[in-house]
Amino acid sequence: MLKNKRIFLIVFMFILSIALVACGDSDTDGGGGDSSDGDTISIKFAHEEGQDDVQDLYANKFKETIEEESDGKIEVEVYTAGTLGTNMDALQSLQTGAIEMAITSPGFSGDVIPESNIMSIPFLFSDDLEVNRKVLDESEALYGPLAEQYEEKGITPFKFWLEGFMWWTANKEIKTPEDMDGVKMRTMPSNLINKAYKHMGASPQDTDSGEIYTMLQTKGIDAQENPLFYVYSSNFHEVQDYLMDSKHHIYTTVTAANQEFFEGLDEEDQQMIEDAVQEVNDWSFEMQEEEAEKALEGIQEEEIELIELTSEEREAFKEMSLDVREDYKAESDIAAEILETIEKEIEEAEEEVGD
Ligand code: 6CS
Repeated sequence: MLKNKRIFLIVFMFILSIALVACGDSDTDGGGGDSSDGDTISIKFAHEEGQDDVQDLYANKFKETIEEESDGKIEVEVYTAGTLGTNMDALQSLQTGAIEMAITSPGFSGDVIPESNIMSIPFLFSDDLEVNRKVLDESEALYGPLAEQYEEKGITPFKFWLEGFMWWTANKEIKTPEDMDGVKMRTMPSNLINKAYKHMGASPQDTDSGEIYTMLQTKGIDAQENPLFYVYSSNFHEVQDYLMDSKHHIYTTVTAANQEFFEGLDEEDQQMIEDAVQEVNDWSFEMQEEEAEKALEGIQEEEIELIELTSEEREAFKEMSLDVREDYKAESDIAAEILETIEKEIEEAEEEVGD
């Protein structure tokens, strides 16, 4: 009996030591996340939205694509909003390497990478999504000076992309700057977005995405801006009376990696990841259009009233928002260069796509 106990103890101690060695290994990995054990590359991929939202469809399409193209050598675990803390936490985790990849929006990176606020300037991009698609895919301003600012913060940006036009929802009709006067408008936690709404006469309130519904319901805020799919999937139509076809902006974001992780990979794996991001980026344009159509259909079955703004009415808001471009340029010389270049690129793309 004693003999059996001794054998059991020896075997048990042996298994425990194996396990500890294995755990010990992952803790000491330089990038913080375990990204390669010689055969498999593991990627924790965080995004800012819920299940089946545009970013979730994108992240899972990326998972499917890269796992297939790498024959399983690269494995991806997708994390929806809130599973790894707030969207700001996810950005920080991307910088430290606690996660390997993420979709992170300028609404959350604007205060960390001020030049990324270029994406938060209302009425800067075209009313034609095809034009914006081209600029976001090819812009020298974005993939030159702006990308360098991300790299300085330990992030490798792959591709900027769009999730659709921004619409206003509110508990009152908003068609003129007078209507916007003093409106408690929910914004993402970005100084520049905050300034833009102050220029438009509103009283901006930056609120974490998870709190918007309750704040609207309890009248802590009066209004918010988001693409249609997000309005619908977050049920904002249940707590708002009006949906304004403002198209005052497009929701843009970037797919990125932790720089140390990505630069630690061999060229072949780097290329596979970049190719997969490009493939999914191209696919995402039609996907976000379909999601917007589906959402508009669903929303129109609800009580909320759809308000169309005329081009004159939109122009009045555009006029009021122009000062925010000066605020952006004041951020840095690089910011001024980025704005100047992208304004030209949008104009040229409008001529090209418009032909
Ligand atoms: O408004 C927000 O905070 C959220 N909107 C979108 C479209 N994506 C994520 C973000 O957190």
